[in-house]
Amino acid sequence: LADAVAGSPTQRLLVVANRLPVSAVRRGEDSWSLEISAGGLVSALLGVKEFEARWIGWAGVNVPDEVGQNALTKALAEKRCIPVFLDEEIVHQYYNGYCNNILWPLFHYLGLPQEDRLATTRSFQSQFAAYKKANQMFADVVNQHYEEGDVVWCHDYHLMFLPECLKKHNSNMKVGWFLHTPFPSSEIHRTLPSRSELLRAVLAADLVGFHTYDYARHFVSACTRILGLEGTPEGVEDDQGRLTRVAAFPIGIDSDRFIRALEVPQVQEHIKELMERFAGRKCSSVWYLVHMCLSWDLVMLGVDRLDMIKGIPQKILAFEKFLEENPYWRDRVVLLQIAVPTRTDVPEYQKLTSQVHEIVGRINGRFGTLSRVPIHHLDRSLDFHALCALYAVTDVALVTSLRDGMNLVSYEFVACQDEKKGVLILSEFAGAAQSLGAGALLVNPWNITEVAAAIGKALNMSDEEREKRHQINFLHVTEHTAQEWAEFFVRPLPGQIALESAHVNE
Ligand code: ADQ
Repeated sequence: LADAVAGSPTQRLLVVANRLPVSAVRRGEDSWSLEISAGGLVSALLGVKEFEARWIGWAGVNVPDEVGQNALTKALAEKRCIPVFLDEEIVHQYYNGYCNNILWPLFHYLGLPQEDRLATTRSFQSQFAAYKKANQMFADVVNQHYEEGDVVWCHDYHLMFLPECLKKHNSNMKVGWFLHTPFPSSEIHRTLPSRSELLRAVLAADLVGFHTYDYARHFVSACTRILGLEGTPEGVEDDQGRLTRVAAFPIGIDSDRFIRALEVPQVQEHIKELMERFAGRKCSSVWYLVHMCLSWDLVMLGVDRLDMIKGIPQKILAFEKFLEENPYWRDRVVLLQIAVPTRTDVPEYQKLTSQVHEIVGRINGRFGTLSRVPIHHLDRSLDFHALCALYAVTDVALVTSLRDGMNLVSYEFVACQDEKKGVLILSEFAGAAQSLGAGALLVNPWNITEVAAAIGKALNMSDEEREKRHQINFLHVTEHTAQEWAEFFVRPLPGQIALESAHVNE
């Protein structure tokens, strides 16, 4: 992170997100070890040299004692990170409750919790109160560290109240808010009991950004229909004529990081070994995986967090249908599905894990042989180099999200495919469909027959067509990077500079 301030920064930027981009592990009463977890946001801001960025967020651990808090604050300061300390009860109500049990499914069109409507309604009030309280706690930390002229960039559905909390304290503060998930149709947003309060809180920002034009349009519609406000070509105007600018800022990846990784000797060596199919050779578990895949003719890959929105069961069922209808391919193609478990303490997620295991077991029982199974499913995360090598040796990537704000996996796959020019099968409900749709095979993930047909098309595609499709997407991924995204969003904030990106007009 310290690299992000290289050069001669002219503008201080406070990036506020629920989680800091570091994992903290307590080693003693007053000692902590920190590891940077490089996500899309971190790599995006690493590339933005003209801003001096500081991060404000929760470190993901409960630190009840003052000694621990002081030590962690000091350790984080070296990484330009500032912690917000949340206790267990707040985390339970705000993070597990309102954020992940209510907003996350709702914004992905999965509706409000259904199990016990009465219990949900009662807990809804306390979770919403905790959500507001937590947002105020983030605001308090921002206010402590804010200096005149700073730009404050708030991130995601966890912090929809933050713009309002900040502006109430200091109306001159320049505040932007960006949503990483979809913003659903106003008809969906209308079902949320706190629909108006949330919209008003977000509108306190100067600039509101989304991955796609459609999400921005949905947001403007929600404001006009639910709040009765005026939608303008620039955004939304409130009762007093104050304008909140609303626009689409599609995120990208640090494509160079992926392309450079393919040149790393360790990765190169392993890709070469894979290509030569050193079957049976002893190697570390991760590399074994890649070797194993290469003993098949063609490799299909899925990389997702194990979340309902990623459509993993639908993907696997579509693969089953494909094998059912195409006996020729049964021992010629393998699907490797890497799924990092998330929220493992939540019953719905546990149910999803068992469901996926059950389907994979059934299909492998049905189409496997003594020496081969058609699906390799791993519940684990891969390190960066292993991920790049896998992307590079894959023939077809399958992204079948039921809804997804953008989906960075599709971008990462394209960045690593300049040799192989593999095919991307991409859900039309991922934001990425709007940017990579021209080169990908777009599918409705709910339509298993259609996805199975797309698998057949991808595996049989001519070299010429693969190359053509890949070039379109590779150009997009390498030109529209995470750095460009961050610059486009932050640049207009300090002044009243006109937006270059898509405007929203109903
Ligand atoms: P996510 O829902 O996490 O992000 P995505 O955009 O695909 O989804 O990013 C996932 C990241 O995690 C990728 O960088 C990927 O490489 C990594 N990852 C996933 N599985 C992995 C595995 N098994 N091993 C190692 N790494 C793995 C949210 C929104 C998205 C939006 C992003 C950014 O839900 O829609 O694109 O934020 O705004």
